[in-house]
Amino acid sequence: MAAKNRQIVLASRPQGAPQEANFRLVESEIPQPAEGQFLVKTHYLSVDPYMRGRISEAKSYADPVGIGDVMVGGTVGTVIESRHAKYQAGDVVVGNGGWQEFSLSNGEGVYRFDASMAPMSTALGVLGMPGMTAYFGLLDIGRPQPGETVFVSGAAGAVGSVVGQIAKIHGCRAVGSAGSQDKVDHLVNDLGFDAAFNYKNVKDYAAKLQEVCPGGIDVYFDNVGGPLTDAVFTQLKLRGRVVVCGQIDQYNAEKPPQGPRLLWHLIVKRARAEGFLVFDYFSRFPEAMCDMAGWLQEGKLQYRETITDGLENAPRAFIGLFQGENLGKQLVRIVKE
Ligand code: NAP
Ligand code: FER
Repeated sequence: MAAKNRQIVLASRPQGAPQEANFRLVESEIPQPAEGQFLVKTHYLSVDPYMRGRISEAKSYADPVGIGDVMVGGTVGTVIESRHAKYQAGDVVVGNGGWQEFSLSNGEGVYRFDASMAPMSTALGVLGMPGMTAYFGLLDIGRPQPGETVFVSGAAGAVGSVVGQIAKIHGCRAVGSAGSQDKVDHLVNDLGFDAAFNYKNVKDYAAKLQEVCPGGIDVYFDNVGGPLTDAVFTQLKLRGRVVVCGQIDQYNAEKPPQGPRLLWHLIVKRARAEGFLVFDYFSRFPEAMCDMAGWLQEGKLQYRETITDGLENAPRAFIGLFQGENLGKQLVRIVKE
């Protein structure tokens, strides 16, 4: 066992886009579990767009990460010592260990991962929080029907790539946008999207959407927000549904956007726009995981992971999310299997 725990703490709050200087690597003693606790060695940690919100001042569903606190985040790893009735050394567990190599847990928000089902890394991606977001956001909020057109922004990322594939599994036409030609090719050639475009090369989003979704859009799964979303509103079909999942285009904005106000389109199309949080579905994760693991085994669901090695590179991996450096799920690997 390594003699020390290494941790990434928040050094300062970013103004605009996060920078590496907003984070600091520190070392501390490896903690000992008290009665009712267990110690986990992290194998992979997740970096996610929502963390941008957690390092800003504003309180939301959770308190912000304090200056000097270990960065929060999902982790998968193995229990190495336990004084908890439900967990034993050797168990593979998913939890919120944060950006550190070892973490203590009392079992809250933790669940066991069956590592014979799929590689451990998938517990943070396609079979983890992002996969669950795609599943419940699309099926529960978007309610796609066979033959409908589903358009997803941020389509080559962890959530978006799964949304398009579940849309296909449900007999829909899947169309996506992403930030490079390689990503667009991947969506169409590897993941089975019917069409995709590179939003960075498009000036007139509404015209592009008309070209790739000629009859209009039944379900819009929005990961991005901003001007692309404004354009989608103009292309909704009668009784269209907008699944408001993420607004990454806005996360580093220093002032709230003064949007074009396009809600008129919701009236005309009798359409619905609804936000959701994946955490509200925690109790239903097992049913989704069962479907998703089945689709993985049947080859109906593909996934990609972008893996960055070393805890010290977690800030860089996180910053890369806002620059589109990842294809599929961005992970940080602590232990090479
Ligand atoms: P991700 O898509 O794997 O990574 C972020 C991607 O966003 C990047 O790869 C980049 O790809 C794209 N991006 C960055 N800046 C952008 C911009 N200004 N305009 C357009 N695209 C931009 O991340 P994820 O974990 O799957 O999350 C996707 C979205 O879902 C995020 O908005 C996140 O906040 C949201 N989310 C919501 C919930 C919920 O419960 N509501 C849960 C999980 C995630 P490009 O190369 O395409 O630009
Ligand atoms: C996300 C964006 C926002 C996300 C969660 C939130 C889990 C929650 C925000 C809030 O409650 O303020 O990508 O992913």
